[in-house]
Amino acid sequence: MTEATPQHIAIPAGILERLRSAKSVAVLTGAGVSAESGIPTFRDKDGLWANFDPQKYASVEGWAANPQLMWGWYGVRRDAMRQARPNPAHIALCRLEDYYPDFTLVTQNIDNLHRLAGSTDVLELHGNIFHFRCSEEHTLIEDAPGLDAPVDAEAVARGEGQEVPRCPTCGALVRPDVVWFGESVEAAIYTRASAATKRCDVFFIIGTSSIVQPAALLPYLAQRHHALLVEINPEPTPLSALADLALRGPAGAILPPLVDLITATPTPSPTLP
Ligand code: BJW
Repeated sequence: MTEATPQHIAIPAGILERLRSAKSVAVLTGAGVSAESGIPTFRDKDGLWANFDPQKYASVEGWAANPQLMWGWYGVRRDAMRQARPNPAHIALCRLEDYYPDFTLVTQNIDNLHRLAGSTDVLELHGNIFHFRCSEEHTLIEDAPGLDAPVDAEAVARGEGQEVPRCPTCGALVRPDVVWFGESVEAAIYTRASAATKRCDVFFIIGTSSIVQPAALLPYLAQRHHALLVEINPEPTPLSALADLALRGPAGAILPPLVDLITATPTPSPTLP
């Protein structure tokens, strides 16, 4: 038996019951959740990596070789992310936070859109593009000369770098507070993400290709601890075979009716006289 919404999301009754009665839920989101806010993903055919080499633009080696290039590229993306607004998927996740007594949102996104939508206590595995730190001392930096300097998007598109601000304390380069390839995810954040993953009854994997470590380990950890795995993605991923339920489609179309289904009070069966 399945229950369907007007949007025709069919969920087997046993799974729907587990979704409704869960007490502890963890969610892992990726770039796909923000795609409907106009932010490009990385590995889709029109994604960022189609035009920008991740080694040059998002790795420790890239920063060492050409920090100006990376600073400019992040500046352009920051401007775009500043204009972006949460979409129905971000909003639906806030409704799930209200519904479940224990709810943890883990994101690989750096765009701040979950917070802007109203999610509280978001675990940002890969940092936040609106935060900065000293590249030597790793301290957070709130203000530095040139931090707000406008970025020349056309120059960046031509592959030209932009001047990188300096730490007001030590003079080292300022960098975005994000996690690049070859860097470790902040231990305290990953510890909280894995603790939530181990105790959850349901683990949602939404809008991620599930290939970047260590984020991609979390669904396996959830499964080892007997959580129900639900994937939402228009495309299959390496995680799909593991999922108990794979809903194919854009998160902004799937999540709102799914949350309606989960949070609706089931209609009581008619009693026979
Ligand atoms: C929709 C949709 C819609 C579209 N609705 N869905 C073990 C094995 C192999 C490799 C490694 C390993 N351990 C570590 C590594 C190396 C590396 C790694 O994982 N490499 C893999 C690529 C193989 N990992 C690291 O280096 C990590 N650090 C680490 O492990 O530390 C230990 C260490 C220390 C020192 C030396 C070595 C190891 C750090 C990873 C940092 C990743 N950083 C980036 C950039 C962050 C800042 C920025 O945004 O610029 O993070 S890379 C990029 O990928 C970004 C993303 O957060 C991340 C994940 O991408 P995501 O979100 O999944 O996006 P896509 O594009 O891949 O997928 C989008 C999905 O959405 C698709 O499936 C679509 O179908 C779907 N979609 N529209 C729903 N509307």
